Amino acid sequence: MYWDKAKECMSREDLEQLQLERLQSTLYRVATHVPFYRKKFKESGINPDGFSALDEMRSLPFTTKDDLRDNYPYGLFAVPLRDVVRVHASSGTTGMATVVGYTKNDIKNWADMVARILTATGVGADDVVQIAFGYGLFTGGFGLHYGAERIGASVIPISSGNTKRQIQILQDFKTTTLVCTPSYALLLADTMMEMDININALSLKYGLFGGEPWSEEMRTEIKNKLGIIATDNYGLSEVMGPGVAGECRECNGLHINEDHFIVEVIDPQSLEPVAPGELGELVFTTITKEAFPVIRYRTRDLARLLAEPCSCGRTLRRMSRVIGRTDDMLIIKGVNVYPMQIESILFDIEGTEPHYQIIVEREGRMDKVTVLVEVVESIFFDQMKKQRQLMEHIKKRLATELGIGVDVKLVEEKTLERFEGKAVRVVDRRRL
Ligand code: DLL
Repeated sequence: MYWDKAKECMSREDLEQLQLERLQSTLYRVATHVPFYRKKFKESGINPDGFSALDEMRSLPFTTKDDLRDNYPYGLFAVPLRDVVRVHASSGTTGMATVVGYTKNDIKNWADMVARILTATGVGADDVVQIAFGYGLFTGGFGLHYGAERIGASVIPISSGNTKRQIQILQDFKTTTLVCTPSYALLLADTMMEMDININALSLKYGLFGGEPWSEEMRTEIKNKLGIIATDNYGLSEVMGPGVAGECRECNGLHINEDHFIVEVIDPQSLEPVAPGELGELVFTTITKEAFPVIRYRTRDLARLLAEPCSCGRTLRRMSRVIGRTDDMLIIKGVNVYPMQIESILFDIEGTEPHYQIIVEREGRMDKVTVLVEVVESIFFDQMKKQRQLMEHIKKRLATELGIGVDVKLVEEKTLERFEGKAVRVVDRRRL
């Protein structure tokens, strides 16, 4: 099932031609209307009218989150405010918010892109879509909302939080599609199990999860607990919001909406493109956005591009799941470690619960990492011997697969904090 087959299944040649034309008009637009880009192009000796091939893009300067902050709030808008019909902002965990805007046309395109992703999961006009992302400055709620309305689904704009009410609505309103972060999906599933709710009696068929990194093991856990098809969708407010990329039913990588964005993958140190299929930082250039175009925006998100065609028939290139952010990366004794690697290992070990927290502290000059893992009740209250065995087993797996030693502490079920939005997995006390 496609939402826009002509675009989603375009030949590479046609797509690249379209991308080039759209890139040319975007460069013209930003050079004309955004002093920041005009200045940057001038400094780098770039003639925005002189682009005749896509790979010439590499001469363009990157844009970073700091550039967005420096131009707070509206400095990078390419249209007057009277043409802006919506403003969102992303707070992030550090510093000043970044503000993004949309014209009427941007909102239409955005809804279409989200419609593609919902359709690719199997969601259609007969579905009842419960959107448990926050509505507000965060792009999650409204972004998914407009896409779901576009396909004609019945949308329940419940927003985030209030788990008991979410569950009641899930039952009473016969929700078929749940949209939220993967960690919240798990919290809903666990709460329903505690409440002795028969999951099989629900109407739930699909779940579209995103907004934060999650592992394949977590997908399996969600699928098993909720009995649904669970797809990953990715996006970021600076580029648009949800709908930048999303999985089809193959559940094997996220199709990027390449007719709206040009993607590159770079080495975050050298800033050069990585070899095809290698892991690197995603960089996006928007090529249809009117209010807030971005040129070579460094996302800090790490993923790889998948070269093989997808059996769903879509030709839009796929990216792997995002394994983490360059700024989430922990450097422990010189080794780069991502929380997602730890998650994958923990989920694979029997006796642990899918809830964990990574504490980073500094002892003298050395970083010390402690992984807190919830364990099933039977083990927690079991003899010390069993607990110790499990702890040693986890330590060993982490040491072999990460290449570093970390401390492991087993904690009782439900002791770690639960999140209604994006989960916070790392507590870095070095910065406090
Ligand atoms: O999180 C947009 C979104 C909302 C996407 C709902 C999907 C669903 P921001 O708040 O600006 O926007 O945060 C963007 O979240 O750079 C990634 O680090 C992370 N992220 C988003 N989706 C995924 C995902 C929204 N599927 C930041 N997998 C991005 C991993 C994700 N990380």
